Amino acid sequence: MGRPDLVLLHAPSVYDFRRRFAMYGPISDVIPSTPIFEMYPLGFVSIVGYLEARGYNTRIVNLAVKMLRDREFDVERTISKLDPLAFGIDLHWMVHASGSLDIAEIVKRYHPETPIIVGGLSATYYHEEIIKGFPQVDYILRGDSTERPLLHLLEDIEAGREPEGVENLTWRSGDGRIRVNPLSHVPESLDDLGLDYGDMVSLVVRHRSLEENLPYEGFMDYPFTALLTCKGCLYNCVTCGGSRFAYRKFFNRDKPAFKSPERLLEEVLAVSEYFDAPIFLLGDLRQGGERYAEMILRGIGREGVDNTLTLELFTPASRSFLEAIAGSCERFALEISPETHDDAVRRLQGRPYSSSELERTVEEAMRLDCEKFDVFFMVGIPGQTVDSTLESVEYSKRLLERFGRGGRLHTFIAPMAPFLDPGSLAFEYPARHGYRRLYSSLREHRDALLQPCWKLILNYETRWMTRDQIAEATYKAMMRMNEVKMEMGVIEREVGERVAEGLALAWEIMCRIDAVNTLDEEDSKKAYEELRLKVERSAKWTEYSKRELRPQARAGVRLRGALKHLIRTHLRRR
Ligand code: B12
Ligand code: SF4
Repeated sequence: MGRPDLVLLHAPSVYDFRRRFAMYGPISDVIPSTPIFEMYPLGFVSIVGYLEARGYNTRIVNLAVKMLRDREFDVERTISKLDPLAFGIDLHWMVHASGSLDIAEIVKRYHPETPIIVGGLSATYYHEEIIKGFPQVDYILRGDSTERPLLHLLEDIEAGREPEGVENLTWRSGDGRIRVNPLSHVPESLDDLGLDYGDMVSLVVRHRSLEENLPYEGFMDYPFTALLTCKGCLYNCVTCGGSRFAYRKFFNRDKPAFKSPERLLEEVLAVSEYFDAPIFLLGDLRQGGERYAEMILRGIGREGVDNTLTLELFTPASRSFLEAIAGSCERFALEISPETHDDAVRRLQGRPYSSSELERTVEEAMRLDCEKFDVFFMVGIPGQTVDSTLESVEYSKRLLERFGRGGRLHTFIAPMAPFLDPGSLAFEYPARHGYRRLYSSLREHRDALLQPCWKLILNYETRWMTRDQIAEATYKAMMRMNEVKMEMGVIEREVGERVAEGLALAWEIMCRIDAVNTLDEEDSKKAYEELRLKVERSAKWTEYSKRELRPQARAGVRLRGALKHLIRTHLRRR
């Protein structure tokens, strides 16, 4: 097996979530992860592929998944036994502001001499605060693509050199000075940064652990095999920390970089070889231009990929684009996030298209036998009131009435939670976009994550809704959406009733937490203990609603075939 050069650790959002009382509510309702956000960044896969191809032995340990799966799993013991040249920890999403830094502290305690590197979009945004305020972190690799600088950093660490020339690096030199190397590695081509799921399965085989490599808890039941088509974005949704504005200002990327159609096709084929689950192409293909999208779809059609193809639409799509999708594969699914039914509110959010354009897209997609069409609405956007939020649910009902026959259309509503993204237009210019920012620094966000209720973790309120109103609008809207789905037969009544009960209980707990917060420490501790079981119950019931996110046909993981293949290639490499 050999000593790994780099161990990549993924932390839970809050380190001691197994002991601590918290009601995280709906903060991860529309993604595969649990509220602990156990999914690691796709970048882990490209880092592993890049370094392994250059002779560096890497290992991923998804601590969050291991902690979720085993309440007794001993994090400190596991960390103490690892002995790499360096540790890497992602601080990509702000939701890990607490967990990632706590894990770094534990690693430092057991391995004071081993360098700790953090990276990701949030680490990039807060690099100066981290290097000044968190001594457990030695290096921050900034930017949206760190594979090459990471290789150079490892070479310097191995050689005992100061990393003067490592691009994108923030660090402390031997004399204690803080150094910020230029953020100059911003590649225009992504073809070197492959996402080969085969690399992951090789790690599983080599380290004889499936669990530590799992991208998230439910992966084996509900595999979400995603491929990045680009880095950056052409759009400027005002609440998004991955917008054109944010990439330009904080990640030094002027325009999006795209994976070439040839490379993407190779990745699609590799995934298809291991899994029969849907393949999610992240990022709207049309961002790369009509020709780019056409080349990818044609290639997929030519190769006869039999997985369902899931595509994201950032804006409504033309008939010809939808026909091109339908013509390229046996089955396709779509996702779009109009966020609201109200065109004026959507414009304030930075998505200037109309609901009638959305409807035309849904209609056309249904006509072309789209297997599943997910439409997402959001609570907490500019110009939105409690009433407007609830009207979006009634609009969903109208959509379901018109296009929902056959159960292929699915509508969802969830809060923008727990955070308004740092680096987004609304975070940077809150007053201009009608926001009040409640936490600004990394440390404030880190502390916020330790609050007992998701409403108190929220880092914003708007001119139109306070945090209380955002929470109220959320529960009312989710309850009504659940009723609509039962009425329309989108979900079974039995499931809907459980979800309704879970939501009602969650709302009740949230109000109870407000009251408990006014008690003294001793009494509040006792009250939280009493609430704990209720929280677990409500989470279990509301969890049922997440099943609707899963692909239409039950997708299994063709593990046997995949493993056979990988064991063969792994043995060949050795
Ligand atoms: C794809 C995507 C997802 C996918 C995740 C796929 C995945 N596993 O990575 C899904 C849909 C599941 C998702 C979920 C979430 N997302 Co998201 N997502 C995106 C999106 C659209 C693209 C991300 C991207 O391009 N990544 C590519 C690059 C940047 O990252 P990467 O290759 O994975 O990693 C490289 C670098 O980041 C860095 N790096 C990362 N980690 C590390 C670690 C080390 C040690 C080093 C050295 C380097 C390093 O090096 C990597 C290799 O080059 C962006 C929007 C955008 N336009 O950017 C939002 C975005 C990243 N997501 C965001 C958010 C908020 C979330 C959620 C928290 C939302 C929620 N509440 O549910 C969850 C968190 C999920 C979890 N961890 O469990 C915000 C993040 C803002 C912030 N600073 O926190 C963004 C910016 C915008 C948005 N609001 O959607 N997301
Ligand atoms: S939310 Fe808007 S700005 Fe952000 S990645 Fe999606 S389309 Fe781009």
